[in-house]
Amino acid sequence: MSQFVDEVTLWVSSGKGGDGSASFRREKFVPRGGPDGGDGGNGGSILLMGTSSKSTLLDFKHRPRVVASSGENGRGKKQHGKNGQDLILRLPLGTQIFNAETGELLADLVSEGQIYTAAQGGRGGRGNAHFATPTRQAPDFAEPGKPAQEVFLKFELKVMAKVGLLGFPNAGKSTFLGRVTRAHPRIGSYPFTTLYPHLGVVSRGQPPNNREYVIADLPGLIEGAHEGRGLGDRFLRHVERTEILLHFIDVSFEGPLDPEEAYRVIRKELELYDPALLGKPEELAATKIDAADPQRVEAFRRFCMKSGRTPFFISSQTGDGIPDLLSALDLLLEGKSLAGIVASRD
Ligand SMILES: Nc1nc2c(ncn2[C@@H]2O[C@H](COP(=O)(O)OP(=O)(O)OP(=O)(O)O)[C@@H](O)[C@H]2O)c(=O)[nH]1
Ligand SMILES: [Mg+2]
Repeated sequence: MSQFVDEVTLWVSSGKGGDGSASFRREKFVPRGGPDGGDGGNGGSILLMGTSSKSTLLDFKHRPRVVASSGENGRGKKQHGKNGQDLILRLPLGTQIFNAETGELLADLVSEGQIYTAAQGGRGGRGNAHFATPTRQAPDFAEPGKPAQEVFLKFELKVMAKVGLLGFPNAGKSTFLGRVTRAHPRIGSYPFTTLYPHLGVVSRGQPPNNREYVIADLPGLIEGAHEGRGLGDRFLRHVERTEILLHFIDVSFEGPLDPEEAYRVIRKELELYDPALLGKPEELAATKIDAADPQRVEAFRRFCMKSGRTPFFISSQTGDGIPDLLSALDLLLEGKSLAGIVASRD
């Protein structure tokens, strides 16, 4: 994915319905033939479909307008005009469709194959063959096609993930995602390696009791993200729908000096973005324990104990602590509490 786009506007228009035809039969030995005007074809509709095979709205960034074809007009000899073609626009799961002018939420594409009709094609008009009655045998009129519908839309992608990874740049979020899923996010020893959210699928258990869920690796946050510092906080829209927030705090010698302070900075940015995010279930994990600084580890543990949380300690390099963390996430996703659960490794 070369570029991640999570917000676009787009004009869409359906096709107009074709006009019905007003025509009369002309045959050699039938001097006054009856009406034989065919119906107009229906205009094409604009359909929006959710699909897991797309992960960005990039396709629509440079496409200001999408128009479906109109229905053809009906013709004599009761010939039906051809229908216009429906256009199906495939959008990533989690795309919300708004009316860009009124701000009204029109649809939320959350499941595979879900379809929303954004603009209905105009119906074709009926030809005069339909309008003959015993008292009006030669109607010389037909129905016009119905007009097209045009609407100005805004698409907003909010990824659908169960778990969202939060933390300072370099905390080890992408490395973890690469370890527990098949995703291959870029990993770097410098901040802001991750520039847009990455999703990965975690597979748990053995068939037939297995289950899968999606984890979102988000770009790192820093203090002042709400004012645009670093990569800003606009990616936080992608945790709006996650069930669980997983905070990563680097306890290696390179990590923040005070783990509690690091956690508070992230919480503050969440609050400034949307206070509702503070109410989501969350867990804390200390990362890079293979290279741990004992003082940072101790401070992290103390903070967790003080605030009544289970401290998780992981290394995405050695795999230490990851099974415990994943088991805890399983419990949380089943709606259970972690009360009394103690991670086995430190
Ligand atoms: N020793 C050790 N290093 C780790 C571990 N996990 C990640 N790292 C290193 O930490 C650095 C940052 O890792 P990333 O996974 O890219 O960090 P990130 O949180 O995704 O960073 P941003 O994308 O910039 O927000 C890389 O050099 C990783 O190799 C770990 O468990 N142990
Ligand atoms: Mg990253």
